[in-house]
Amino acid sequence: MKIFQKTFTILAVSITAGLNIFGTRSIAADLAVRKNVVDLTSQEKTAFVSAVKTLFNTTPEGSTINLYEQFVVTHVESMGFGMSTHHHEEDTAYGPAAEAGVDAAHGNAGFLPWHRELLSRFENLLQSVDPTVTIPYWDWTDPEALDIVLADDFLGPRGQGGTFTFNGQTIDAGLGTSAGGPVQSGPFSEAEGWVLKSEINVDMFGNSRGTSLVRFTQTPAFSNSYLPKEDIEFALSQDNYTDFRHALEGEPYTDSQGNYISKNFYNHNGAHPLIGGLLFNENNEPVAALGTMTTVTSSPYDPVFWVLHSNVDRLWAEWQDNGHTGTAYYPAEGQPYGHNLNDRMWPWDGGQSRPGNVGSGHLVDLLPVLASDDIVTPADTLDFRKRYGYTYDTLQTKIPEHNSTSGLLGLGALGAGSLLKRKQKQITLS
Ligand SMILES: [Cu+2]
Repeated sequence: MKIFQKTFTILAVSITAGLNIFGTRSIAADLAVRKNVVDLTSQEKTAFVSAVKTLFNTTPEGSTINLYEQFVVTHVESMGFGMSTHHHEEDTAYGPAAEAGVDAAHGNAGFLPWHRELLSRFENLLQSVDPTVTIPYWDWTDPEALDIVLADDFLGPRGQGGTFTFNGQTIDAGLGTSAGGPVQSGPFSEAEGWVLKSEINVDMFGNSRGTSLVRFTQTPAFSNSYLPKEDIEFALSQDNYTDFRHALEGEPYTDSQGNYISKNFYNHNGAHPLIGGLLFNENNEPVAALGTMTTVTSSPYDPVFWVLHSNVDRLWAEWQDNGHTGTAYYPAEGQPYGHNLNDRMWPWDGGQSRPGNVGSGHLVDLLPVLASDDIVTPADTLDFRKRYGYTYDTLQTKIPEHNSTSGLLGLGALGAGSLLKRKQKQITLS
């Protein structure tokens, strides 16, 4: 009975919301749609690549790095709260995020909101070059998709030579020349102007990874170019945000029921090595990040980063739409600073915190200067349609065309039906 009453209240609310929607405009029509890479037309691929390269070739006034690299540096420095590798007095980290001492963007609840915000800002810039562009997503469980991502007419091929650069030195990975190496052709080769700055292209200990985009096919632990669907289904079947985030990010964890999930490189953490490559020892422990995508810090230097993270964000959006909408499905407290629902997320924190410098260059000074009222909390990012105006082709966005009362009631009844199902499901689970 209680369930019914609660459902009824929510039903009434959704009808009111429906009225507002129909009274003004159809939301669906105004949303930008992020598409699956396998469905892109050749014009859409060209438009994406050319907008990305335009950002790379544009250096804003007063900056020594291009617009694209501002995103790379922001990503590198998000990891600068746990460590600082260049100890000038002025490099000392400060603020509540520094006191928390954890990565601002990974390994905690904020992983999903932080990347959602970063992607949307990147997409906005792409759209300032070409308003038709959105960030497509790479479904890494689709065996066909990676070939499309790495084709010459899109993000270009893997590398060659079997070598990678570490701390300015060229190192043989011992995997043979066809396993990977610096990317030699396509739009993101050095020859085509995709030259990385060695002081920005650094790992989390500040070691330089050179000036080339580096991609590797596979290592002994990753024998395919795709990951199992079951791992995604497992993540999507979680009801608790923390369990879901752990599973989607792809790290071992103890879930909210006390079960230890021992898998390590799966979902997001498994997709990065499908392009970047990880070198494992005989005990199956990773000993070296071979390529750009596995050098987590500066991984946005590989444009594959964006299509991978678009897929991460899509899966979160699907999970949200599937009965986990709103602030009830994000931790309000108990997380390190920057990761709770209403904490400010660095760098969109009004200058409240500053990370330690990562690398031998002076990366903290290269960070873009943000307005003091440019503040974003995880709570702000939850309603992606309303805040950012995008959706995914896999999400339901259709709203009945007519605005009759019966139509509204129909929509409300539909919502109530799925709500009831969710309640029943929760009861069975708990
Ligand atoms: Cu990241």
